Amino acid sequence: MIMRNRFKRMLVIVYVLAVWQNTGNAQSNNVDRITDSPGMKLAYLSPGRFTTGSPKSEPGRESSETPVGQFTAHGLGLFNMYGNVWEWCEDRYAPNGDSNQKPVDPTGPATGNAKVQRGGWSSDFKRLHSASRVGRDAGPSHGYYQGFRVAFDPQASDERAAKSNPRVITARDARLDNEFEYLVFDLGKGVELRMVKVKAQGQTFRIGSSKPEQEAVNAKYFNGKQQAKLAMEDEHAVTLTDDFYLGQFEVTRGQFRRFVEETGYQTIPELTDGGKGWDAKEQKFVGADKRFSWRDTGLDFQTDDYPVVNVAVDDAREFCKWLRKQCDGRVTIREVRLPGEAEWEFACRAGSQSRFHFGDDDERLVEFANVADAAAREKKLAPVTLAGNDGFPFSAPVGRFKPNRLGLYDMHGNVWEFCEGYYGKYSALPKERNALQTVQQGEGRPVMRGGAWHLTGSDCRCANRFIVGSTGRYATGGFRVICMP
Ligand SMILES: [Ca+2]
Ligand SMILES: [Ca+2]
Repeated sequence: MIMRNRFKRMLVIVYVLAVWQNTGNAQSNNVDRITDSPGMKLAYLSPGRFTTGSPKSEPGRESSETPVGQFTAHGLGLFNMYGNVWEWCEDRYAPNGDSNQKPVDPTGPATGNAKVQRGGWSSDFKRLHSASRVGRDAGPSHGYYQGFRVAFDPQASDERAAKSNPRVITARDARLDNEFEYLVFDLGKGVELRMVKVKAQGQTFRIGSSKPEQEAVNAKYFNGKQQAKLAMEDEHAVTLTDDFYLGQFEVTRGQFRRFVEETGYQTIPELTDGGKGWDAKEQKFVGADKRFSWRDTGLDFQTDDYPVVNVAVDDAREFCKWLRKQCDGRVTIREVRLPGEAEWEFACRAGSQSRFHFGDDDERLVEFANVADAAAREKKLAPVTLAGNDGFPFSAPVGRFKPNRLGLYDMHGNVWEFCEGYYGKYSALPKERNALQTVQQGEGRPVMRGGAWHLTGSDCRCANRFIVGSTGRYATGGFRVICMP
């Protein structure tokens, strides 16, 4: 009987612990998650006055915990701060304290599996004091002597309500050890979309490739044979008229999912003949095929951190329109759209005029980009591969490689990126609006930029242009977004 009671109580505690972990891991979404959990309205009491996890004392056990609130409250009106059950805290545990702790509102070490428990429990009087602490593994650890209480931070809640959408922040890029200005969209459900400020107003650069670069590309990749398409890259001086924010990463599947969840939008591939995808039996990409869409490319490992693919250019434009609607007006945003080629290439080059933003050596691409490398060669995914191994035979989650000097990731490789405007001669570029091409000037077909994971040095250059169909969709093609402040 005693054993059965204890077992039942442990089940209760395991349940509440699971809720605790859920709320504890939710970071800025604490309140929503707690509100969503039936029976957890206690979170609105400020702060929780009783521990949970001790439904009743165990018959025949003198040292067992009691119903909450049986003893005298202390000066703040809180009960059972000593004894009854150990109480989980949000902080991770550092055995000898954390020497890096900030003096104001310390939050504990940034890493570590163990979390702190405080207050002791009924059978261990030596540890019933204010400073007493133990560290226990926050994953498997549970028991009849462990519970928790909850706290509600009204200030954190107010801060969230006070945030504009999007908001402008300054933050450090850890890989570059440099500060950048970012425009951050809250897309809901914990999903954000971050853009980097690009100071472009009045900046002149050469869009396209020089004759020596074109000759070098012909020599290295085409046995010296002149490639007619390179004439469409003939370099041209362009002056940009406006600063802008450009997506730090390619738009991810998770960000696109928020758009679809909110609008019920169906992409052109979904409404027509489907997307492209990996056929496991044939070990190659096939399609268009109704089996495949932005949700599924046949590659099971692709999660919401991967770039969205299998979208047509108009699907990408619809995403931009939706993103524009997320602007609450507190930060002035004039336009949200796909980047023009001049904007894209200026941002990709980040001040360089070389083949890649880091120089001319294509073997170094594996440091900065997911391209056709040894990993792709091993799986026979590409006819031409680089010697090095970037670790990803297919596409990679965004942001896994070194950024360029502007703090932009995956401008070379990973997935192709749609641009606004249309394929045309640079000599006809307008002088306004960052030289955004017009339908009249171009050939009426969209362009993609940056190359992709199944390609190498010729296709992944800053200057390379890939003309595509107006409803084209690709297992290797996605987009990133631009905002005009
Ligand atoms: Ca690769
Ligand atoms: Ca890319």
